[in-house]
Amino acid sequence: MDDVSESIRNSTHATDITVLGLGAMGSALAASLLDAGRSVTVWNRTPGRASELVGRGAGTTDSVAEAVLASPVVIACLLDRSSVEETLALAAGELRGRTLVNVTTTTPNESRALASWAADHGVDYLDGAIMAVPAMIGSRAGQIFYSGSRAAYDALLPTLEIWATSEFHGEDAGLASLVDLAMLSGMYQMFTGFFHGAAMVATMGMSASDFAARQAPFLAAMSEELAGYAKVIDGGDYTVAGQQSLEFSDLAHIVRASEEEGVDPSPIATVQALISAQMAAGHGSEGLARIYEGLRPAT
Ligand code: FVH
Repeated sequence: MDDVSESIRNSTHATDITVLGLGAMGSALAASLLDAGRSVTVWNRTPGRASELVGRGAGTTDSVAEAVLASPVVIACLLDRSSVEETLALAAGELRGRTLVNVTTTTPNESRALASWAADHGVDYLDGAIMAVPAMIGSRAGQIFYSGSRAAYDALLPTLEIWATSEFHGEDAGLASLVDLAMLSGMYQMFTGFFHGAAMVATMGMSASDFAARQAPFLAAMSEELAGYAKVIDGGDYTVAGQQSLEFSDLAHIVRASEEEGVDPSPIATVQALISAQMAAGHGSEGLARIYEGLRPAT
């Protein structure tokens, strides 16, 4: 370690929080911390992205190691797991004894691997999964899920709440990511359902915008059904009266209609395949939510 780093390590921390990564999200996180009166050091691999934040009072450094040494709490908001690993490897020694909050999107196992690396290097690790776009940071509209070190979460909560609504999911560092990616899975499948429907009505000349004007209120109304389906899944009884049955939900006609119009039926065909599998297994008279049983891991 050079003299500069040694003196920073031995001095009172220069700032409250260091943010590694100044992409769209890292910049928004750092800016909202500054807005809330926290002192911030920022670092980015490509120089030049810190100037606006520096103009607003942030400190910056040339090296990751110096950025880490500047604060007791380090936020990593990078592209993916390997960018986090590469960056942290440049400051592994300096991170010892500090708290690392990694809000980079990773899979649950990637988060667990980073937590394990942190434990090996004496770093208190909190994993974060951001359910917000940069413009939502600093408001209560966004949500950020956390898992990993409970002590770090409790100590940092007043700071974490600057960014968004916070929710802790447990000491297994992979859990925040698991909830995040499950939420995104639902969202992307809903969007793809819309894109498929838009392709169907495009064959009759309806614009995607006109279709969206009809689809959005319909999906909003249908989303009211989620709580009922959830109750059935949690109860584990797919024979409870009042459910829409799998037989009633046969979607072969939608697949056929899509094919007849020359539209790729794969999104709806996937749903139909899940329904058919349950019907083939003898569950046709049971509720639609039984699809869940075909998706979850066997116990
Ligand atoms: N932006 C969003 O709406 C979403 C919302 C949900 C959560 N995501 C995740 O947040 C992570 C960061 O996202 P971002 O929007 O800031 O991403 P970019 O603007 O693309 O910036 C990427 C930063 O990562 C740096 N970087 C990339 N590779 C490396 C590397 N090998 N070593 C060091 N740094 C690296 C990059 O630096 P540079 O290209 O400027 O040098 C940017 O700072 C992400 O996980 C989202 O999934 C955001």
